[in-house]
Formats: sequence, C-alpha cells, structure tokens
Amino acid sequence: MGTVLQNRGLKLGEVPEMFNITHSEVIEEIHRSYLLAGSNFISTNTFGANRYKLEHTDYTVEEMIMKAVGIAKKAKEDFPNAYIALDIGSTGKMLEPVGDITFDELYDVFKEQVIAGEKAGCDVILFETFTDIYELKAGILAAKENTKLPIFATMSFEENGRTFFGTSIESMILTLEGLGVDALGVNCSLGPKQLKSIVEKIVQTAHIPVMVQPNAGLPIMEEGKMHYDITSNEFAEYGLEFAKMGVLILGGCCGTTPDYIAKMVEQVKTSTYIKPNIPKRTGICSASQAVYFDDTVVIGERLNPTGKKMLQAALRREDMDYVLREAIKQQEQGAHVLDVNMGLPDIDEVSMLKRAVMEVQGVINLPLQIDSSNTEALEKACRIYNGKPLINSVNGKASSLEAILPIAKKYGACILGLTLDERGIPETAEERLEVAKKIVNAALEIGIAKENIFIDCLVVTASAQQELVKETLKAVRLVKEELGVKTVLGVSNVSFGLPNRPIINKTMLTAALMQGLDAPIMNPGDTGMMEAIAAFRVLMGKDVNSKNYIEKYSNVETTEVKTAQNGGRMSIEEAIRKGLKEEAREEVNILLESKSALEIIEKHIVPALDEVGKLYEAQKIFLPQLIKSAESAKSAFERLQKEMVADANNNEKTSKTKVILATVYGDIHDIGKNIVKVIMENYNFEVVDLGKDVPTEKVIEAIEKWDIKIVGLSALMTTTVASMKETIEAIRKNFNDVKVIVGGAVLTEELAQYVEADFYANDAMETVRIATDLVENQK
Ligand code: B1M
Repeated sequence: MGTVLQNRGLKLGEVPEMFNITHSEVIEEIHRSYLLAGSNFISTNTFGANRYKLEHTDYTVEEMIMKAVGIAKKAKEDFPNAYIALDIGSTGKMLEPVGDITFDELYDVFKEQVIAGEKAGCDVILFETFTDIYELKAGILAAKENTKLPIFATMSFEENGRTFFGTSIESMILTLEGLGVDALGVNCSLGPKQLKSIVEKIVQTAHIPVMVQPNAGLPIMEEGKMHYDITSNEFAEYGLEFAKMGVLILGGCCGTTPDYIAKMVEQVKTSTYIKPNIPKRTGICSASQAVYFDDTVVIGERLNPTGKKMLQAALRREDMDYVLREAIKQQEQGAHVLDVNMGLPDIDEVSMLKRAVMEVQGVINLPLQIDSSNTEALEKACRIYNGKPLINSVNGKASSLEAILPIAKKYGACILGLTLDERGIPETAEERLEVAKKIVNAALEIGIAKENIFIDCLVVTASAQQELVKETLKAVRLVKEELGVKTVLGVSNVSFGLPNRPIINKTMLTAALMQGLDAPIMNPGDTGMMEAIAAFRVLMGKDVNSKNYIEKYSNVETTEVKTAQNGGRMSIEEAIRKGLKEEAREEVNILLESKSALEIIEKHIVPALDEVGKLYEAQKIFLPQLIKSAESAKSAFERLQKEMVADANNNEKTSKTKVILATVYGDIHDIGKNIVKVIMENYNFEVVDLGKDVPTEKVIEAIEKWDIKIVGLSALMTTTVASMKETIEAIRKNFNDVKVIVGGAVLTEELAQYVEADFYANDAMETVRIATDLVENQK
C-alpha cells in the first residue's frame, strides 16, 4: 500500500492513512486492482492507524479504521469470496527496559485498533512488519483478549536470519505458536531471493500455516525515482517455489503492484498445498534464543531466594543489579535456562517477579523458567515475558491445576508439573507416576500439547529420607517410559544436611541422567555437576567426537580469572559489556582515585564500546543489549562529567568562543559527541549542543543565530556520512567563514576530505587542539 500510494501522489512525511479521508476513491481503486489481480485478501490502509501516528490528525483511531474498512468493504462488493485483513504495523516504539513505553501502554494502543477493526467488520487481523517480538506479543494479546478474529502475524527479517531487534526464526515461531496465532511468517525488508533461506527455515520449523509477503526485490534509485530490482515474472516464479516448499499464504509487500500479484496467482493456481510434516519438539525461548530439550538442558537455580541469604537481602533492598549479576554469572557458567523465583514472605512477590523478569530478559539472551507458587505473580510475569517461558510449577492438586494450567495455555508457555497432590508427596515411584498422569491428562485436556509438558518427580533429602531417593530415580524412568514427557529435577535438594554436598549432588545428577532426566535445576557454578553433564554427554554419544568436552576443558581464560585480576571486582569494560549501570559507575569511582576523567574515557569507556560494537556485529549480542551497554557507558560518563564540570568551573572565565556540536541527520549516536562537548567546555569553549539526528536546516539556523565560526559534526555510521556531506555543503553555500571539524567512529582523514570538512578530529582532545588553533588564528 505504501509504495503504491507514493506512486499515487503521497508525499514524503504525509500520513498515508489520511488518504482514506482525502482520496478514498484512490484507496478503493487500489483495493479493487488487487482483487482483480486475484487476491483473496486485501489489507486495509491502516498500517499506522494507531494513536501515536494519528496524533496530529483530526481523526481518532476508531474513525480512521472505520473509514478504511468501509472503503475495503465497498471495493470487495463484487468479490464475495475475498476477505478483509485489518492491517496493523509496528508503532516504532521501544518497550521498557530498553525504551520507555510500558507493555500495558502498547497493549492499549493495539486494543484500540483491533476493537475498531472488529466493529468495522474486517475478517482477520494482520500484524505485519514487526521487528520486535515483544511489541508483537502486546498486539497479539490485545487481539486475543478483545476480539474473536483470526490473527496472522509476520515479522521482517534481515539477511542474517534475524529481525532488527535480534529475534531469531525459532524464537518467533515458538512464541507465536504458543500465543495461538493462526498463521505466521515474514514480510517486507527483502526480496524473495534474499528471503528464500529464511522462508525455508520457517517452513521446516513451524507447525501452523506459513505466510510470505516479500518486497519486489531490493530497492534501487534511478533518475531520482525508487523502484525494485525483480520483475513480476521473476517474483511469480519465486512464489511458486515458496508454494512448493509448503507456504500457504502468499502475497507481496513494497513494490509489488497488482501485476506482481496477478502473475503469482497465475503461477500457483494449479499447485496444491502440501502441509509439511514437522516433528514436534520441546522448546522455550527468549526473544533472541531458543532452547530445545533434545539434549541435557541446565536450568540455573541461583535466582531463587530459598536458602540464599545474600539474594534475600538484595531483594529486600530491591537491588536489581545483584539479580542481574547472578543472572549473568549463571549464563557465563553455562546455564541454558534460568529459573527466576522472587518468593520471600516480606516482599511484594507479584511486582518483584514481574520486575526481575523484565530486567533479566533485558540483559541476557537465555530463556527463563518463571517460578512461583503465587498465581497472580505467575500470570503477570508470563504476560510481560518476552518469548516462550517454562512455568514452574503446577502440581496434582485440583486447585493448582485449575489455577495454573489456563495461564500456561493462554501465554503459550511450557508447564512443569510436580508429582504431589492433596496427599502430599507420594512415597513410591508408581504413585508419583499416577500424579504425573493426572497432571499430563489435565494439561492435554485444556489444550497444552504434550511436548510442552514437563514433570518433576521431586528429589527428597538423603539425610532424612534415604530410602526414598531411589524412588525419585525410578519415577523419572517411569515417567519417561510411560508418559514420554520431559523430566526436570531440583537435584541439589538431595544433599541437604550432609557434609561436602557437591559429591552427593554430582552423583545424584549422574544417576538421574541415566534414568532419563532431561533438565536438572542446579547451580551452574557447581563444577562437579557441570563436569558430570559434560562427561555424560561424551559417554552417551551426545557430544559427537567429544567436541564440546574438549573445547570446554582445554584451559581457556575464564571470566573468573579476569575478575580475579581486577581484585575480585568486575572491570568497567565488563560492566559496560554486560550493560550494568551501577557497576560501571562504581568502577568509575574507583578508577578516579588513580586516573583522570579523560584517561578513563579514552582508555576504558571507548575501548569497551568498541568491543560491544564488535560483539554486536558478530551477533553475539543484539540490539536490546547494545542499548543496555550504551546506557551503562552513559551512566559512567555522567559520573565523569561531574568531575569535569567541576574542573571547568575552576577555569578562569574569560570570553568564551561559541562552537556548535551536532550528530548529523539520521544518526542517533551521541555518546562521542557528548564527550567532545564536555571536554571542549573544559577548555573554555561555549558549546551550542544541537543534539543528535540534527537536520541540516537546524545547523544553518543555529550558525546564523549564534554567529558561529566553528562547527563540529559527528557521524558514526557509513549511511550517515552522506548527511554529513549534505550539511557541510549547505554550510559552504550559506557561509564562507565557518570552519567544520568532523569526527565519529566511522570517519577517517579520507572520508573527512570526501565530505569536504576542514578538519578531522580523531578524538575529543584533538578537537580541542584544532579549535584552539582556529581561535588563535582568527585572533
Ligand atoms: Co550503534 N552502531 N547502532 N548504537 N553503535 C555502531 C556505530 C556500529 C559501528 C556497531 C557495529 O555494528 N559494529 C554500527 C554502524 C555500522 C556502520 O555503519 N559502519 C551501528 C549500528 C548499525 C547501529 C544501529 C543501526 C543498530 C540497529 O538499530 N540495528 C542503530 C542506529 C540507529 C541510528 O543512528 N539511526 C544503532 C544504535 C545504537 C544505540 C542506540 C544502541 C547506541 C548509541 C547510544 C547513544 O549514542 N546514545 C549504539 C552504540 C553504543 C554503538 C557502538 C557500540 C558504540 C558507539 C560509541 O558510543 N562509541 C558503535 C560501535 C563502535 O563505535 N565501535 C555502534 C564510543 C564513543 C565515545 O566513540 O562516537 O567514536 P565515538 O566518539 C569519539 C571519537 O570518534 C570522536 O571523539 C569521541 C571521543 O573520543 N568524535 C568526534 C565523535 N564525534 C565527534 C565529533 C567531533 C569531533 C570528534 O566534532 C568536532
């Protein structure tokens, strides 16, 4: 719709939905042209019909959606078999803790849209072009809870097989299937050629209908006009290929005019849909990482306050950084999933569990096991969880089954059942199997698939109930053999009350693994237990050619070693890499005892961010973590800024030279520019800071307004060097006595010449030197 509207006169910056009001006949004609081309679905012109984007128009969300659906209805009067899809695009807002929008606020935004869509009479809701699965989840919940309409959901992927926010194909599928959408897939961002491998993977992983709407290839600019590089015939051939792979719903996104759709309809009309037969696997995920329980999965137990005094104290003082540190530590120690339990009698578990889940998922990639006996806490945490969680736990009591299973079903979670009921924990393995059967049947009945069910046969302490330990082990085997579901055990409970617990723990673990234990809940910092798993995987042939074992035990330098070198503390580089604000600030305080602020910036903060950039490029971390790292670097810098401002105030205040600093248009990186600003202020310059993403006109206006002679421009991305050049060209055109200094990670001397800057500054101090020379010369 967007690209077609551009060809029909939509101007840059204009709200496309306004065409429903001002040019309804054009929209109707567009719909009709696609119906004539053979489309079964037309999507309404409502991609951005949300309260944020309509804010500056005279129309409410409901009015706009009613109008748009009305046009679509009129267009399809002669096409009784066609359907209307309410088109909903991403809002572009970021959710907390990365952004500042709450999950509930976004939910309300989508709620308004879907209610209006159903009222207006559309047939299906189509969420499309989402890159953040978290935002999409808010939309899907809004649709499920407020309408009866079927839901289609598609995301936009980069060529590396991840969305802009880092969501992987597996995470998308696990989350969306769990949430019960009716079709899922991919749209926009790339052409069919680039999407081929992504589509192949989706079709081979998903169990529900797959839909694909590629662009008409990649965009190219020719004679000032944008068009796409694939012809309608080529597009149609790819369509046929996708249909043969097992895609059920085909369509087009940017650049696919009715001709593309007509050709594709022609190509696929004789091919019959063969539903791919995809084996069922047990999996949970975070937004960026899926964990399948095909091999031993370690569930880290350290975020459970039971018996952990330090964590208890941290929770009482609401020290989330402690929680994050524990989470990160377990990730580094090799946990695959983290249990999160915030159950303490004297804290507000409901809000604490929600907060902990939100914070932890903001800094680590591992999926979470949400652990509580409080139904409300579980519900709230599952709601804001970004992915598909494992719920710990339900048990065989009728009250528990009734309260917990619907939560798992609604949020598409896996569920862990404890083999206890109204009678307590049964003694024999056979009785525990009976309870397990009761749980499995109740879960199946409510619609939770078998692969999403786990059973915990409950470990007793060997010191108190020695004779029952082997019943637990036997129960694990029976559950595996007779019910075929996954098994979990909180292994270390076995050694309470005995000396040298690790010895008992690792032996119990090995015995349980031999009975078919899939996922021990344990301390990943327990070396003996981790070694037992590594050895078990070698001996059972799961670690082919002992590859992982060899990698793991061939003396690589560990984080612990590095931390030890830093006197047991986390280094500032590590704190920035992990996105921990408090640690970064604390480390700055310590470093300030022996180093200058500038030294800390240049020797620690800048290299740490460089490292973060490399990790991001290598896809070891994703956008949310990049943002977290940037925030911790900023917090360290703010601390340093205080020092430097104090220094600046001590400077003799003679007349100051005014300079402008700005990050160029399209670029939102401003950490470097802010550093340059503070250092310049230290050297008696008065900085007019125009901020980031600054349009050329704003720079020109400011030069005029303040009668500026020195302008500093920052750019960090290859793509924004062009805006830098544009800004400098405009400066040259309007003023002949203004000198421009440029800087930023992407720039080099050569690029500075290319953009026709007067000077290139590699860092803040060089900027000061250049600017000081300029002032001297001007004098
Ligand atoms: Co982004 N980012 N980022 N990022 N980010 C880079 C720049 C990138 C190199 C990472 C990577 O992939 N390796 C890459 C650009 C690739 C390229 O084009 N070559 C990149 C990308 C791709 C992106 C996004 C597109 C990611 C996404 O959304 N998928 C997105 C861009 C959004 C946009 O701008 N439209 C994005 C977003 C972000 C965050 C918001 C998460 C965050 C920025 C937060 C903020 O600034 N408020 C962020 C960060 C932190 C980085 C890295 C990791 C660090 C940048 C930084 O602050 N460095 C960065 C990787 C890297 O640079 N190695 C990366 C420290 C800073 C002190 O250095 O700015 O160079 P620097 O400043 C120095 C000097 O260069 C000089 O002095 C400073 C002090 O010595 N200097 C000047 C700077 N400006 C000057 C101006 C002067 C003079 C000297 O005028 C007089």
